[in-house]
Amino acid sequence: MERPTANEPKPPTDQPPSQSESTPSPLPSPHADEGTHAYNSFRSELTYRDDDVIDSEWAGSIPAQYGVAPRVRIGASRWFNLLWLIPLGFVLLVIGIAVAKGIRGLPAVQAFIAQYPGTSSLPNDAPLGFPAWVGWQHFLNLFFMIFIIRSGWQILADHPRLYWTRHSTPGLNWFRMQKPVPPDPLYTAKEDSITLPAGVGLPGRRHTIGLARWWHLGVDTLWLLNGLIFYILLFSTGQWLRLVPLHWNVIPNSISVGIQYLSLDWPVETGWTNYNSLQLIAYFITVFIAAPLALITGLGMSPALSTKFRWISSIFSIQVARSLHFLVMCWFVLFIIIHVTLVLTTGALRNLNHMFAAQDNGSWTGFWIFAASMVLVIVGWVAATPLTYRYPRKVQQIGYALIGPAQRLFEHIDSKPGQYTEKDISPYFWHNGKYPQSQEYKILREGSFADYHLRISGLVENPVDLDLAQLRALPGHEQITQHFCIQGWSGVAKWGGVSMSTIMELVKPKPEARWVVFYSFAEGSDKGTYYDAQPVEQMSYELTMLAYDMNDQALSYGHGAPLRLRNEVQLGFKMVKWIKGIEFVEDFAEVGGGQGGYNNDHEFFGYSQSI
Ligand SMILES: Nc1nc2c(c(=O)[nH]1)N[C@H]1C(S)=C(S)[C@@H](COP(=O)(O)O)O[C@H]1N2
Ligand SMILES: [Mo]
Repeated sequence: MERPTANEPKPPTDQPPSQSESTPSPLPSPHADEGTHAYNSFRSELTYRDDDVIDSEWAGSIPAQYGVAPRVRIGASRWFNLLWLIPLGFVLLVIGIAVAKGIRGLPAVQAFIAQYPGTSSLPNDAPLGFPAWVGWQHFLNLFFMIFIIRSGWQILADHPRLYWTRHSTPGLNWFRMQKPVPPDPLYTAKEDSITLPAGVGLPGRRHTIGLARWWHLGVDTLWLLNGLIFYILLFSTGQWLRLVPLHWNVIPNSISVGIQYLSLDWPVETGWTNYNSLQLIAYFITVFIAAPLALITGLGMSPALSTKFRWISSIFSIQVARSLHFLVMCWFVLFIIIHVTLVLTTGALRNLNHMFAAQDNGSWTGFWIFAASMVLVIVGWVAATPLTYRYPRKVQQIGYALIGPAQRLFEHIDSKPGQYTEKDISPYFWHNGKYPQSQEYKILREGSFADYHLRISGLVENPVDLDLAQLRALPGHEQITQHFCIQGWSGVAKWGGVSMSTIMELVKPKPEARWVVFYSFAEGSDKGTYYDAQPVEQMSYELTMLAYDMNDQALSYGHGAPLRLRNEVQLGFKMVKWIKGIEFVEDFAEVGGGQGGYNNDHEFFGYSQSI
């Protein structure tokens, strides 16, 4: 439902009414004599969004766009539609069954199966059966996975392309769920995002990445905690012996099991005591390879960690991490499908008793506990999207409560320059966001920004008003760094401008200044001035700067002319383009919707975005 109040400006509560547009600042500055540039805040131009409803105005009324069926690039420019895998997989399965049935009768194969019947060998002291905690852990794991996978798809849909190099060059993606990038040079990554069918993505609507990330990262922390407890219990109870292949004969044994499954003459189930070799390998990969890899590749997408652990991120770039993260998801989904199929077709009642009732018999107990668990899963699945749209602010708060500590921790990384050189500069750098449309900006641009003034005000000893010539006269700073958009694309560029520490020396922030708010000439997607608040601590980091040049040229219109922010421990949306003013404040709660940035107010992003 549309709320008429959603876009109305919130009255600024912090400013005495006398400080209006035309009141000159009492404090000295290079332009104080002009009298027209007031050091008032831009806060009155900010808007906020209601906390309970996402209406049809979502993300600037972005219309649904479903993209295309997922496809993989073959060679230079041919694309294979992955939907073909369904009939193809079926045909291959039928052929596999025919072949397995054909060879099963051969004396050599019979001898092989007799020698390697498929069971894995366990040491004598291995525990027998499943303790109850395995059942609990298994349930929590599967429950969390649902939200993680669905929100993961949502995040993928926000930049529905995957690459193997750190440059997100159109045409060089190896995977896409979207049409090729159109030739429009100002095409944005936001326009490229796609909708997912309801109930598939979490929350589903196009460009809901802010909310999807709270689900993904928030539930991740629970899933990791559950996994950590699982590891501890596995190794303290000896249960790990049942999940780790201890002998090379697991390989011929698993081939034997494969032949037995495919020939539809299945091995005897011995899951209560020990898994067959194929199960053992599949469980081992899932628990000890895929799960840790999910964590590592997830962290590989963090801007802060990537600028810190540069030797890893030089090979294992965000895009490699993102592609591998996707492949890990594919493993989990494939595993879930095969695992559930086999559990239900190889003595379902007994298998369900093992995992859900910690007992080894053919009673219905396990089945009923399983059924009740599935009710919880279905309720969770169905309710997640509508609840997210009803209580987005709650999702934002709970998500931040869960992942916030890690996000805040990594924010303290003051990265060093020199990670990239000229040859690393990306041939294509995506555009993003909403371009400035105001008359004020248009006139400034037409005049080549000769009349541009950057106002720096708020809790500083010396508020200033700098034009571009004055900015360029300040000591220069250059860096070649990588940009990480929250949507998933990345690009390396060389930025030229003024270090924020130079600016701080000039304006002298007061001790009570804790946050620095950057205001843009452009509106956000949903009306109202685009802005973002950054912790003052990060303003003195070596790689935090105001850029007026990009790749040795004056910053272009699309990339933020005449001035934009670079803060390399953060995601791209925090790097305000088309900056018109900077304000030092004590607490961002007083600014705009109070969440620390335009996207946080309107699209429920977070303010600490080091991961
Ligand atoms: N004023 C303003 N600044 C903005 C945005 C915006 O919409 N408005 N988008 C942000 C986002 S989401 C990203 S990823 C970067 C993109 O910068 P680029 O267009 O130079 O790649 O700008 C950020 N700065
Ligand atoms: Mo972004």
